[in-house]
Amino acid sequence: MPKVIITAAISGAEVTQEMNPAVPYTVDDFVREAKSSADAGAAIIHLHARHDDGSPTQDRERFRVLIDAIQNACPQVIIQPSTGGATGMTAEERLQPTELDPEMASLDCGTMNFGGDEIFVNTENMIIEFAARMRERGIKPELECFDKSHIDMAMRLVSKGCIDQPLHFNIVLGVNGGAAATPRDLIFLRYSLPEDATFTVTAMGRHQLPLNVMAMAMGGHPRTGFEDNLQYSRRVNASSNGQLVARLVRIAHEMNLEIAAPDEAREILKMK
Ligand code: KMH
Ligand code: ZN
Repeated sequence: MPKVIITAAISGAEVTQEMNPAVPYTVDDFVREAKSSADAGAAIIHLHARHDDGSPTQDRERFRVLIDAIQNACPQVIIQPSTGGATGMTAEERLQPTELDPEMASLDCGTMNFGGDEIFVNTENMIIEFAARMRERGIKPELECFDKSHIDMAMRLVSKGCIDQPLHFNIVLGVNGGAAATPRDLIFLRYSLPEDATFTVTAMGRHQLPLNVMAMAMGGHPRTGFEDNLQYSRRVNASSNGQLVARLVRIAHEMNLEIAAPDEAREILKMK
């Protein structure tokens, strides 16, 4: 039976405790949210770091503390630090978690508007530099594509020999500045990927659940968590990341899909 890999994006860089009090800031908060996700069935934790006051940081030492604490509580789970960080951060700042040699990290594949006034900068040369760093350190990149041109950029860099196969993509939908969170755009982007690539689908807000279900129906993998969706239902906050993961597990089972444990996820993504 096919297995699905659930990613929990537990923190993000943009959401706050004012929006949902369960958004993690402190190390204890992060451990609680990572554990609730892993216990519920997440194989991958996509990780943005925060200071205790909630401000986003790519500081290597903060990542070290968070990763150690999460690994202690969830020894099997795959931890995937973000190299996207938050808009406005420099490339050097963003690359810091790669110095900890995580087994996986996000690799953003194009520049875009990001919300009202922000620009998320990922020039071709930056992507080449990030990819080289990941190759050097044996880090599996998850290719974050917020639009069709990002997939084209990733494939351009594959053909230039900068990114190694097998490829794993994350199709991210519904960010203001990227592709829309609609079935049409998901289908378009999914069938723009190479046949043998694996892929995860991320969608913002109320679109997270329906597009995650579509992802599973299309042979892909779902991502949930507070970075993407703070609410369990309309105007009702999710109590934890684990609550969002548990719902995906139930739906996957109803679809006759099994949930990949972290080691099975490593095999599916050809990480070992
Ligand atoms: N916070 C966004 C600007 C990633 O994690 O690689 C970038 C982001 C993508 O979330
Ligand atoms: Zn992220």
